[in-house]
Amino acid sequence: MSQSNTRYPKDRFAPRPEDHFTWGLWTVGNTGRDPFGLAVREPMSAAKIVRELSQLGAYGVNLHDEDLIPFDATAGERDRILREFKGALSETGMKVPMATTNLFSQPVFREGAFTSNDAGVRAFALQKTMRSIDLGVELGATTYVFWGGREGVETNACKTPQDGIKRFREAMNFLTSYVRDNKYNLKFALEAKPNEPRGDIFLPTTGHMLAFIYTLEHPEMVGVNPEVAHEQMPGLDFSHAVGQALEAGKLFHIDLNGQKPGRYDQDLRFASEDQKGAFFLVKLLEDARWDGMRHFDSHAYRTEDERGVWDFAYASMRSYNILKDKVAKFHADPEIREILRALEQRGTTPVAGVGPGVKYDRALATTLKAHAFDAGKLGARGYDYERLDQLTTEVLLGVR
Ligand code: GLT
Ligand code: MN
Ligand code: MN
Repeated sequence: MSQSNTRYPKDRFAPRPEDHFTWGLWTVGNTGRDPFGLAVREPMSAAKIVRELSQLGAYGVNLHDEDLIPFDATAGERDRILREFKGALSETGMKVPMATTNLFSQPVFREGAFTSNDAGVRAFALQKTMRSIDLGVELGATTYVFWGGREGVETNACKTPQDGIKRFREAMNFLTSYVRDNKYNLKFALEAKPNEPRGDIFLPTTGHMLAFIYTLEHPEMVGVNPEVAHEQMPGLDFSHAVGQALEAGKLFHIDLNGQKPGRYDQDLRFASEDQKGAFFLVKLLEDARWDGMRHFDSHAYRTEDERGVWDFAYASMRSYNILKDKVAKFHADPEIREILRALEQRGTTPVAGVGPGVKYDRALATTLKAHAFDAGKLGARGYDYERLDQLTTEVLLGVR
């Protein structure tokens, strides 16, 4: 056991497999390389990652094809790596709920993968993805993520967004048919990001992705994988993107991390920034009883050695559970309940025959048009949100 129990207490906030916390191999395996600096940590084998995360209380790991099997591995190397990895999985009971393809690291994808202007590159991207789907399914994955890191442009002179979107649609249609043809139990989750590494990436937000999904041949097989950092980079409220996906039944996966608004993709420890945003996100997922994996797509500060990596991983999961506890405190707080009860009553008492679930009919439209509203009175009354927000803040700050 390389991890000490005093550093990672097994108290009520400690992660447990039932919490369904999962980690990309590329996250804790991140060596700290960045555009300005070399790696600061040694690469770790997938088998080691599985064992360490299992000790911390995680449920499983997720992977890109190349996280597990190097791009240029021989058949022999592939077999050995797979054997070791599967050994670690069966020894620990860890699962692989999600898999994805690396369509961004190799030079061949410098101009895009599915959206490249080179038909040969597009064909290669489909081949690589089919092989990687086979691998994911072999390991038990039921969700397949698509993050199109290179699917974009620096100059709009090279292709139109319509061409990019059409090609991306062709690839999704091809691959959903591949999955159906092979009778795989696999759903796709599309992950948006506005920019980085490309100057601009097609379908830049979760909202764009949702609209795109309904143009596909098999929309029922395709949902979204929103990432905290990717919605916060353009200054959006992450829980609104997640809420829209939940409401549409399209939240198939999630990438949890932390981010300061308006910066490069920081992929920080979950809830290390914007704790209030993280609280409302956890509240949204828990209140909806969302049954998906709580997946972390983040990495430790470059300052850290291996010990710092496990501190980071344990803390990410622990913070989720602490926030879950705060959500319970929010719901149990008598003063918060009172404000919410009054709001509920105000929102559900019908006025002029119009209440929740209103539907058009001609008689109702006629009465409504004739109704004498006192807009002055309606507009004069406040909503008590200053107090509601302060009570929420006090729950979060630990004084309630
Ligand atoms: C990469 C990217 C992430 C994606 C991963 C899946 S790879 O780390 O920054 O946001 O989710 O392809
Ligand atoms: Mn991500
Ligand atoms: Mn990111």
